[in-house]
Amino acid sequence: MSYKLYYFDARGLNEPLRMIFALGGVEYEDVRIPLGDIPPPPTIPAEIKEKCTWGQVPMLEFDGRKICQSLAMQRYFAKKFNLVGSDDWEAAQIDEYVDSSKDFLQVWVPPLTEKDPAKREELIKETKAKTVDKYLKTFDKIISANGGKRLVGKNLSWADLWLAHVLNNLELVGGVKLAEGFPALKALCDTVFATPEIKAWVEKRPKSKF
Ligand SMILES: N[C@@H](CCC(=O)N[C@@H](CS)C(=O)NCC(=O)O)C(=O)O
Repeated sequence: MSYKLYYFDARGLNEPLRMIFALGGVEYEDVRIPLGDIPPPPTIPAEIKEKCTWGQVPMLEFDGRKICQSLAMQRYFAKKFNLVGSDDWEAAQIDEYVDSSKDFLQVWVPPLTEKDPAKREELIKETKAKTVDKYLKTFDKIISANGGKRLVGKNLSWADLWLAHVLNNLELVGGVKLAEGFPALKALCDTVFATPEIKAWVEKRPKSKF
């Protein structure tokens, strides 16, 4: 099978798929559209945009087919590589934590794309205050109640990948270290990034700004 994955030269919404591909040993062409200087928002070249069903990336082409929503493509491969829990209830909880991790990532877009240094610092402070209770404490409690290093069940899930990616990305993009002071969150991140296939991917992945 030949896979062609289109996204910006960024981790963003698409990095969990690259992590899932690393775990599943999937070879693919990683098409990275240059981001330019953000803001303004980046643009997708017309010849790619017109192929994207919703006019946005990520988009994955394979086997004469294409899929164009980040979570839909991630869930499709997460199922193939046993990252969706052991029954429908676990799969639903995993979906909930994936959606919440994506919300958590998106709350951080305005501060981390703000160019004015003083405004950026102010927005980072405000967003930190907003996210501590809503996301960090809540996720930390969920992981602790599940034994201390995973969100759901006994095995690694794509929700663990998402949450570890969001925390890692905030640190890489903005130097914002949120897992400190939350032992279960930290243990989850350490476990994800110590997984040999993920570790190898992170060591070789392109260094992008976002
Ligand atoms: N719901 C979509 C959102 C995709 C999305 O927001 N893509 C952005 C990049 S992260 C994009 O394509 N921006 C350029 C554009 O809208 O022209 C998904 O999860 O895949």
